[in-house]
Amino acid sequence: MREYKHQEIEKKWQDIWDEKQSFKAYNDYTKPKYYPLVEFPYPSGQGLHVGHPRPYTALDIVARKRRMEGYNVLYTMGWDAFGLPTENYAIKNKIHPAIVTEENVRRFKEQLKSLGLSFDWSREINTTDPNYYKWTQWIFIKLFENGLAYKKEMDINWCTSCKVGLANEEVVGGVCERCGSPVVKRAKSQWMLKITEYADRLIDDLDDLDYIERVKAQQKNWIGKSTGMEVDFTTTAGDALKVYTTRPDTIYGATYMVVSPDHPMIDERMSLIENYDALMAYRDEAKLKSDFERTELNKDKTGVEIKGIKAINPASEKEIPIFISDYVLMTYGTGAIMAVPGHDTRDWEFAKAYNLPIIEVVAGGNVEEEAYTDTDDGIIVNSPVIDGLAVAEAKEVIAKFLEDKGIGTKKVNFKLRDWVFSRQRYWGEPIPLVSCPECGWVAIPNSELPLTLPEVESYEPTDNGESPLAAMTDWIETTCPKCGGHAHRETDTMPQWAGSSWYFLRYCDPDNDQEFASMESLNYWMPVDWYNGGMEHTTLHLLYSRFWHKFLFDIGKVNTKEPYLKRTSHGMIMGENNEKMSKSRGNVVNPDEIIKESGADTLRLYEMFIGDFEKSVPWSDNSVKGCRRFLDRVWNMSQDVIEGESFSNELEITMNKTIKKVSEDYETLKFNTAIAAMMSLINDFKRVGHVNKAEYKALLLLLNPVAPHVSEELWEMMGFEGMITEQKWPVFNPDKVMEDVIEMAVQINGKVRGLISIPLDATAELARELALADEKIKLFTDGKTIVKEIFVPGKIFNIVVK
Ligand code: ANZ
Ligand code: ZN
Repeated sequence: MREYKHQEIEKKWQDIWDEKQSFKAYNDYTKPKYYPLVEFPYPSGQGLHVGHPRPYTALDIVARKRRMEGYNVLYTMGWDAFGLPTENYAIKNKIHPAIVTEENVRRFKEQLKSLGLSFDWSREINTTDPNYYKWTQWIFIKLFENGLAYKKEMDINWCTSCKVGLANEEVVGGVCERCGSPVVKRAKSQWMLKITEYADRLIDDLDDLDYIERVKAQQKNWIGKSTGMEVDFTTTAGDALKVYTTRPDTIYGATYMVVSPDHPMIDERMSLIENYDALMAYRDEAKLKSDFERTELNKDKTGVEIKGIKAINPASEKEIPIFISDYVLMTYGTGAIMAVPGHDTRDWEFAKAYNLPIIEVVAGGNVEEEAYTDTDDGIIVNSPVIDGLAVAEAKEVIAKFLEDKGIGTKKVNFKLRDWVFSRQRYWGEPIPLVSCPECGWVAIPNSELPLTLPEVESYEPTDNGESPLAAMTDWIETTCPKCGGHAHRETDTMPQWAGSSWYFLRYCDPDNDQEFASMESLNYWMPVDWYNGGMEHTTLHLLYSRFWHKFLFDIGKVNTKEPYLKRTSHGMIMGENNEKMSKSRGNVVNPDEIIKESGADTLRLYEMFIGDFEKSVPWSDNSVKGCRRFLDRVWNMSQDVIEGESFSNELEITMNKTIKKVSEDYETLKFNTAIAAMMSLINDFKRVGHVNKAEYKALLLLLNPVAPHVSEELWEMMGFEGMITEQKWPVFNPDKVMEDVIEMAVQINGKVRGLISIPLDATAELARELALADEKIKLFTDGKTIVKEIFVPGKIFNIVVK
C-alpha cells in the first residue's frame, strides 16, 4: 500500500488541472451556465489569512458539484488592489505601489493555487491594471454624463492619520475603519455619486432576491427609509422653522424645538439673537464630534437656548423656546425638530436636563419617569383635534389638519447619503475629467482612456488635503476636449470601492478591449447565481455594486436589473481562544504551514467541518489532525475495496441516504453535516465488514468537492475510468431513502395523545405494546377498556377506550 504523500499528490493534480484546463469556463452559450462568485481579495502584504479559504472553499464545492452536474461554470478570481495599505507601505519603504501590488499578488496567487481551488485562472483580473480601470473610468464618465456625479463643497469625514476623506460607511464608532484614528469634519470639494436616486429601488428590489435575511435587513436599515411630515412652526422672527417628524400625532406634546448647531437660521437671524457668541462657542465644540457621538443615546444632553426668538406650536398655539443641541444633525430631515419629551427618549433626557415641560399625549406610560415610546397601539390624549383616536388614525387626521392649514406636507426621508467618491490619494483610478474655465467639468474622450496614473516623486498625502497628483504640473495642464482651451485635470482619485463595483461583469469577458464586456457574454453569464461574502460588506460593496449595476441596466449596458440572485455570508475564523486573529496577539495561523504539514485537502476539509458556516468559530489544531485522520482512513480503505458494480444489499439504503444528505447539505451551506455524513458512512463500511467498488466510488465523488486532490489520486489508483473531475454527480434513488424508523402518532378516542418511535414495517402488536408502555398515553388508557384498535402501517395508530 502506497503512502498518502499529500505534498506530492497535491502538486501533481494542480499541474494536471492546469495543463488540461479542467476548470475553464467556455463561452459555449448552448450549455446551461452557473456563476458562483466570491469576493476577490485585497492583496495585502500579510499574505493569505486562514479566513480566506473558508468562503473560497465553500463556493468551490458548489462550483465543482455544478460542473459534475453538467453546468458550464464560471468561477474565477482577481485582485482588488488599489487602496491605502499598499500606498502606505509604498510610502514607508519608498517602493512604487505598483511594484508592491505585483509582489503581493504573486504571493496571494501562489497561496490560492496551493489550495486547489477550481478557479478559471485565464479570467484573472486586477483593478489596478490600466486595461481594467479603463472601464472603471468609462463607467464613471457615464455616471457623470447622466447627471449622477457632481462636485460639492461639503463637510467630509477626515481621518487625521490617513489624511484622507472617508465615506460615512468607512467611519465606525467615530474612528477611521482602517486605522482607528479619530475622524473630524473638514470642508472639502468632493465628487459625489447620487446613490440616493436609487434608494427606493435598492430597497424594493430586495424582495425578489434570495439574500439571507440579515443582509436584507442591514441594507434596508442603512438606506433607512422614513415616512413622516414636514411641518412649519412660525417664529417671533417672522418666518417659519421647518421640522421633519415621523410623529405628527404627538404635535401637542411639542414643548420646545431644537435646531442643529449649524442651522442657517442662526446666521440669518443674527441681529435678533441675544446670545450669538454662546451659540458659536457651542457650534465649535459640536464640530469636533462625529455624528455617531452626537446622536448616541445615553449620553448627557447639552445645548444652548436661542435667546431672542421663540416659536409657536401650530397645534396648541403656545409659545415655545428654541434650542441648539448637537443631537440634531444638519444632514438629516430639515436640521430642526419639534421636541416631544413625553414620547421621545432623547427629547425626554434633554427636557429633564433643562427643566422643560413634559406633556403626555399618548396614554399608557408614566412620562414623568421616562419617555413613553412604545405607542403603536396607544390612544391620543391632551390633543384637542385628535383626542381619543388611535395613533395610526391620529396621524392621518392631524396630517390633513396641518395640510389644510398649509403648514404641513407628507415627506419621505432616507438615511442614505450620496457617496463621497473622491480621495486625495495617489493609488487609485484617476478621475477622467478636466476643468475648463469656459466649459466647466468636461469628460475626456473615450479615445484617451485609460487615463493612466503618472509617475510621481512622492506618494505622500499632503496636509492641505490635496492629492499627490496635484504637484504634477505637466500632467495637470491639458486642453479642454470641448473648446480646445487651456484646462486642468482633476487630481483626486477614486475610492477603493470603485473597482469592485463592477468586477463580476469583467469576469464574463475579461480581455475585451472594445467594451467592458460584450452583451453576448453578459446575456449568457449574468446574473451571478450565488455570491458569498463578508457581512462587513453589506452596506458598502454590496450596496455600491447593486447601485452601479442598476445604473448600467438603465443605460442598456447590462441585461438584468440586479447583479446577484443569491447572497450568503460566512462567519469569521477566530484564534484558538475565540479572539480575532492578529499579529499583536500572536495567534495568527498561517495557511501555508497547514498545507505543508497536513495538506490542502485537510485544510479545506477542516475549514468546512469546523462548525456552522454562517457563524464565527475558533481555530483548533486538534480538529485539523482529526480531519487528516479521516482522509487517512479513506486512503487506507482503498486496499480493501471488493468487486461490485452496484451497491450491496446491506448498504443500499445507507448509500442512497448519504448521497441525498451530502448533496442537499452542500446546497444549504451545511458543509459540516455533509462531512459528518461521510465520516459516518466510513463507519458503516466497517460495521458491515466490506465496501465494494460502487460504494467506494460514490464516497470519492461526494468527497471530491471538499478534498479534490486525494479523491483524484484514489480514483486513479483504483483504476476507475477518466478523472474524477470529469465524472457525473451521483444521484440517489428516492425509493431507497425511506427512514426505517418513524415517529408515529397515537390517537386515543380521536385525539393525538403521544408519539412512538417504531420501525416502518412494524405490526399492530408491536404498536400496541409500545403505545401502552408510553407514559403519556398511559394517562389515557390506564383503568380503561380498549374497545377498538385501528392500525395504519407507517402512518397512525388509533385506540378507542371506554
Ligand atoms: C417628533 C417626534 C415624537 C419624533 C416622537 C419621534 C418620536 P427616523 O424614524 O429615523 O426618520 N429627527 C428629525 N430630524 C432629525 C435630525 N436632523 N436629527 C436628529 N433627530 C431628528 O426619525 C425621525 C424622528 O427623528 C423625527 O420624528 C424627529 O423626532 C427626529 F414621539 O419628531 B420626531
Ligand atoms: Zn472648454
